[in-house]
Amino acid sequence: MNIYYVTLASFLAAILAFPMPAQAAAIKGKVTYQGRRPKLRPIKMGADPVCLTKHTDTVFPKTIILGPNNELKNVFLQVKDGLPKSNFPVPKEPKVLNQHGCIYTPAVMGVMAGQPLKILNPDGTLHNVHALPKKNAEFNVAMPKFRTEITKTFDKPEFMFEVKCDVHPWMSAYITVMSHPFYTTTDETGTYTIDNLPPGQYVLEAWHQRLAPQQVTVTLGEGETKEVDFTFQRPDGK
Ligand SMILES: [Cu+2]
Repeated sequence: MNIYYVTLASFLAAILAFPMPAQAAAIKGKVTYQGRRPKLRPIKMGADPVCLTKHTDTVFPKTIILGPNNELKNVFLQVKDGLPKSNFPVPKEPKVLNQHGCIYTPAVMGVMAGQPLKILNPDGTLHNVHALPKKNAEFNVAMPKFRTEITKTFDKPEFMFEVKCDVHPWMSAYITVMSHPFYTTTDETGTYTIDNLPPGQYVLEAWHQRLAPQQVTVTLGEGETKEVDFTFQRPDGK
């Protein structure tokens, strides 16, 4: 065996022993709304003067929030199907749901099963956090003004359930408990990115609390980034 074959053989052995990790892929895009802009009624916070003092501007419900060019905020995007079976690591870093100004922020969010969810009350008034999941345990926790923080976890993956405040009827948020980290929510620019994906064929779902959900199949090669935009239509006659 000459030196060439010896070198080649050891090179191949090295590749087999240490395969290159597949380069992560990504999906990104923009979500917009098409149709007449909805007229939202301002929230009346008069029942709790403390809530009123937190705002100088009129507050509108966070149902359909549009940017200047109909960019749609609070659309939840997730890989719905196609991921390899795996126990994805659960982040120790908590997700945060804030009640500042008697409004939940974010209004739509995800958290992984087992990941801590920190719920904050910086308002100096009573909130009552009432989570209404079906697969996970329901909870109903009073947060008087001195109770500024609680932490909760959800054990099981569960799609969108509501969190309400029993003191302030306008307070509403939606939470999804995920089994994997490939999800996100659009910001005020309507944009999103889901990255660090292994190559594969995925069903990507976009969900909005008031508009019909949409699914798209996306095939990603190694290290590939694909742009997938969504347009949500206003339902006829509404
Ligand atoms: Cu409240």
